[in-house]
Amino acid sequence: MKCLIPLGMVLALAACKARDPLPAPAMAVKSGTEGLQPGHIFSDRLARADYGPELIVIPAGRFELGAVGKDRNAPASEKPAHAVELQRPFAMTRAEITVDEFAAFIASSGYRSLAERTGGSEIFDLASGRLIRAEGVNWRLDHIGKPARGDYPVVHVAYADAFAYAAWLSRRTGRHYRLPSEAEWEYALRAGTDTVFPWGNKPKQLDKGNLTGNGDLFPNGRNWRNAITGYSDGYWALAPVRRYSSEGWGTFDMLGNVSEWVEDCWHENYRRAPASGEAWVNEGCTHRVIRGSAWLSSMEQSRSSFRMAMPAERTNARLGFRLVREL
Ligand SMILES: [Ca+2]
Ligand SMILES: [Ca+2]
Repeated sequence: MKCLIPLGMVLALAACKARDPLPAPAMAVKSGTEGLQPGHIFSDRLARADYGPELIVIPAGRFELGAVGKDRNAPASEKPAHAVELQRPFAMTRAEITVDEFAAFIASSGYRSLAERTGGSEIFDLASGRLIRAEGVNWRLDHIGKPARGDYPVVHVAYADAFAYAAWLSRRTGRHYRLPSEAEWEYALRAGTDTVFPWGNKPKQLDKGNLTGNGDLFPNGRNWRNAITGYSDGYWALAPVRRYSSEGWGTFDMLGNVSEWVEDCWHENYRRAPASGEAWVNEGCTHRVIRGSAWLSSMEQSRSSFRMAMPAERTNARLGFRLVREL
């Protein structure tokens, strides 16, 4: 049986309503983190009144990583399912990192993202319904190359850009921020579930999230032909973060909105994968793993165990990230 076994922790999740106001830190950690319990919401202070992204504490525990037995069509890359134990609680940013949060990093550090250095990224082309390369596109722009809203998840960011943002946050706060491991990401998404999707085993049990419904029209009046039939979430493309109900352990938009970089190098399957929950990394690997569906994903990509290989230098309008902060 695949199930979460909390290690002596009692979840006391804060009431997480949809449309929460954007980062209003519940508390600032002044020294040490020993008192933080699972479900605790907090932010680290950057300078004066500035705070880093809002975080939530995820409990330690054990779970089964990979495709569940009921998921008969799961690809070989999600197998074999195997037990992973996360021995310590950790904090995770509740939302995908936003354009405003990334802009604070750029303003403070002078960092130039990969898309800025290489001259472009991939945006969604309304005429063809595909992602196409466009010059001059970078993190400041959205899915169609227009100036991005500050509360959109940042996109057009490569693995190295996410890594640099985490390193900057670590320097500014004195805490250790990094990309989640693949195990941490799936563990947080599952939040104790052992079903095909976080909401159950059937696609139709889906409630709400920024997925790909044929009920949401493009600006040119077209819609997604191969998407979720009869589904509408109000956004045909990117949505501001935290627009829908939170997930089981208080995160937002792990599924949907943008797919997310994790730390692990791509491996074709889980044979020889670590059982510790640490990232599985081979020095010099060219492909990382991305997790979670995006605003233009099939329902199959919203399965909890879904994973995909991505060249570490790839940027596009459907890929962003969130971070873990160690406790
Ligand atoms: Ca949508
Ligand atoms: Ca997401």
